[in-house]
Amino acid sequence: MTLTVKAFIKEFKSQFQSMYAYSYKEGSTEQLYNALGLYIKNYLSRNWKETKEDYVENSVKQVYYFSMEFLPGRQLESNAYNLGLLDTIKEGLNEMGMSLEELEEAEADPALGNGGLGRLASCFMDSLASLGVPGNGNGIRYQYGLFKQKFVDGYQVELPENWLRYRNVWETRNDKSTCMVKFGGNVWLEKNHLGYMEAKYENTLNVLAVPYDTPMVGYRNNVVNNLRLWSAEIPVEEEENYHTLEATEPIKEITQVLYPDDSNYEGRLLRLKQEYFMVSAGVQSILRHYKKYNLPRKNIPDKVAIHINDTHPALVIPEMMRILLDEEHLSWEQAWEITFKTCSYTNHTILREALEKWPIDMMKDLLPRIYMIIEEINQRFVDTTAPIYGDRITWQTAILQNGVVNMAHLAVIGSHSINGVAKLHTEILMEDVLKDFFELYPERFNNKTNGITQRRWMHLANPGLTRLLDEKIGEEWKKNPSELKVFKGFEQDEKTIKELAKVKFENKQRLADYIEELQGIKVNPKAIFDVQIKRLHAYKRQHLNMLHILYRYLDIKENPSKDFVPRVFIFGAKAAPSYMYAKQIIKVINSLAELINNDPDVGDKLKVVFFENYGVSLAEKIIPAADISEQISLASMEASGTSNMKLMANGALTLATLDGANIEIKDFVGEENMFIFGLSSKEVYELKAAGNYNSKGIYESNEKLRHTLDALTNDTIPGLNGEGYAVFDSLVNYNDEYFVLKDFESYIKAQEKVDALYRNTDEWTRKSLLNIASSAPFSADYTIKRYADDIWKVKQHSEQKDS
Ligand code: 26W
Repeated sequence: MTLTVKAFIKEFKSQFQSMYAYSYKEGSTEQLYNALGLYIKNYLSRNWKETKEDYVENSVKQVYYFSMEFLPGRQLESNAYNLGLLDTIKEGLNEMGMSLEELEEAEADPALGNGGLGRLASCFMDSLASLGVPGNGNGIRYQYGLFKQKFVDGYQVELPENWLRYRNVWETRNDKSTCMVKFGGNVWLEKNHLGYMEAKYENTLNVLAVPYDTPMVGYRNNVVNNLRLWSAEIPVEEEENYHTLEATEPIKEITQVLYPDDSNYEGRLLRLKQEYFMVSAGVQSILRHYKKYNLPRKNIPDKVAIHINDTHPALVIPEMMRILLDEEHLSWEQAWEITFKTCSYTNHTILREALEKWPIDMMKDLLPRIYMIIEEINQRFVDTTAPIYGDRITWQTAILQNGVVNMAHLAVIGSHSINGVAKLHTEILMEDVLKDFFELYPERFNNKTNGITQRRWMHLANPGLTRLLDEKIGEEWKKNPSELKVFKGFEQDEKTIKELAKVKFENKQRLADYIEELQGIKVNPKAIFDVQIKRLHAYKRQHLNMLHILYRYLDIKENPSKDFVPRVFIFGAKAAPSYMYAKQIIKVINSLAELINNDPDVGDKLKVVFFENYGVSLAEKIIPAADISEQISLASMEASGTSNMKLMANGALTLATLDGANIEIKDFVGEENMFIFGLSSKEVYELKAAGNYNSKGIYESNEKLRHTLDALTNDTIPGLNGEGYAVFDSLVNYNDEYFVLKDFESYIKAQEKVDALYRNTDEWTRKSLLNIASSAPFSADYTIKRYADDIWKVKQHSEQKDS
């Protein structure tokens, strides 16, 4: 089925007319976007339906990826592209006097996640569909996404992100598949007339879970999977109990807003409600769907795999037990066997403050039946573990400890597979964070290094590079990323090097124009574009980057005749609203930027751009233009990182500590094609163990560093109100938790190497080429293949059909 431009124009016009009852020529950008979006959705609806039917007719095993967060990005272009319609649509729109880029700006970028974890979930959705793996997402349809970030006088201000203000053309409300989720009240077990134990409830809060389904379109394979996001509503039959606005609040609030905390756990009741709401609705709908397969319940693990994305959805385990025990009347042993074989868990962080531990009393009050089940899981675990491993290990691994429910322990005990997201991260899980469990269940542990979808992050975000690759190595790499390595063969080809440099330059020019339009800052596209884009967190060390900028600024002021390689530092980062220190770092960077960008002595030598409201759409603009990828977390702290992969694939050279997936980057591209600095993870562990780190000593003994740090507190930077002191204090007087000062010197040295290399354009571009050519292993398609083979035991649908 190929769509001609002519047919598209005709159908689009009639689509528009049927929606708005006037000609498209009168339409606003929003209306035109809506019409085009719905047109595409109609176009794919047949594949969507057939994919669903196919899965049931062939009784295929399906994966359900449970995640509190998804960050899909805009979907218009990516759907059109995966369907193979992009060129036709572009041409048709042009003929009608419009452009796709313009309409696309009317699409909301759904910020239903905080950062890495949510974006990974969406890359996985894209890869699942593109590989034809039967896989669905399960999450929450937050009415408000992650706050919109604004800077006022350099301070972060948070505004509501009302992404549903205009309509969301991609979703379909599915009233046929609603579920009821129960909270609170009293529960007891009672024998029913058939002699089964049954759970009886009274005074519960009943919440209707309404699913909104969004198509997840595979790349040119006719597969359309499903992302199901749940919204909380008042049950129709209980409407009469809710006559005041206040009365409806406890229900409406459940799916109202995403928690803006990333890597920080707070025991908020509403968050626990959200988690259980999503989990219960999801598991109910899966088990209901399973009935269509007409198979015995013991076969559930042969047809269903549930993945727990960090501990946030770990209540899947007791919820599944609840349904199998109370509603399906299986024995504990039968129910446990099914649950355990069905569930698998990924850990995404080793930060202690991020690990979820719910107060037992809160859990008991909000989810009485679930708590009873957790208690029994815990008791059985303790009873079997203690005789073999003794009291110490048993106590350290128990689910219930010191008045809290340890969610990581629940997830590990109830899952057949536990994985980290990069080689080093998985090692740290096995040797440190989950060490005792590794002793108990070594066979459950495995690594799955993260990946990214090259469709969004290369094909669509970087058309210049994509054209060049197509021309040099053919188009096969688009279906089969490992073909990218063929590009290595052009390493010594002068013509290709020049063409690649040109592509990068044009991308930088485009970003420079955008920066000027947005912020009024004129940046030189010939400068090094040095990019750090990720959540703001002390362990990611944006302040180390800031110190280097400050150091460089002072150097420029003091040595006006020195020959500097021009540099533009680019930041994108949101701070959690309650994370004071992160907000202070933002303010310092913004004030420093203000000083530098307006200092006539500096000129082109140095510019600092801090984008407001960093998110998927901005990332798509920044990444193709990056020369340097800053991945400077304290070694051992960053589980994987994924911006590192996106930047590498777009030809940026990585400036990094040996942390997270930076290690795999080094393995693939080679140390000589990146800039490595700082303590290794082993050294960090040793330094912590020695307990003798003394940041003040470093401050006092390193002149360069002292000079730089002093500039935070001696009025060098105007506009600060104590934020410079706050950063100074934490680094010098409070012993620098993330060893910023310790790594400062080697960071500066690495930065000098960056400058030196950049003076040799061809050599730089050659390394950039090698980075692009070595980025194939980070395709999420490969990551998903490994999840599918090793953990979920699902096949690509075509394979399942044949077998
Ligand atoms: C409960 C509060 C909370 C919220 C989110 C705790 C922890 C999280 C996430 C696990 C934080 C997160 O996004 N982790 C990131 O996951 C990425 C995908 O695996 C990794 O690439 C990042 O290194 C990791 O920080």
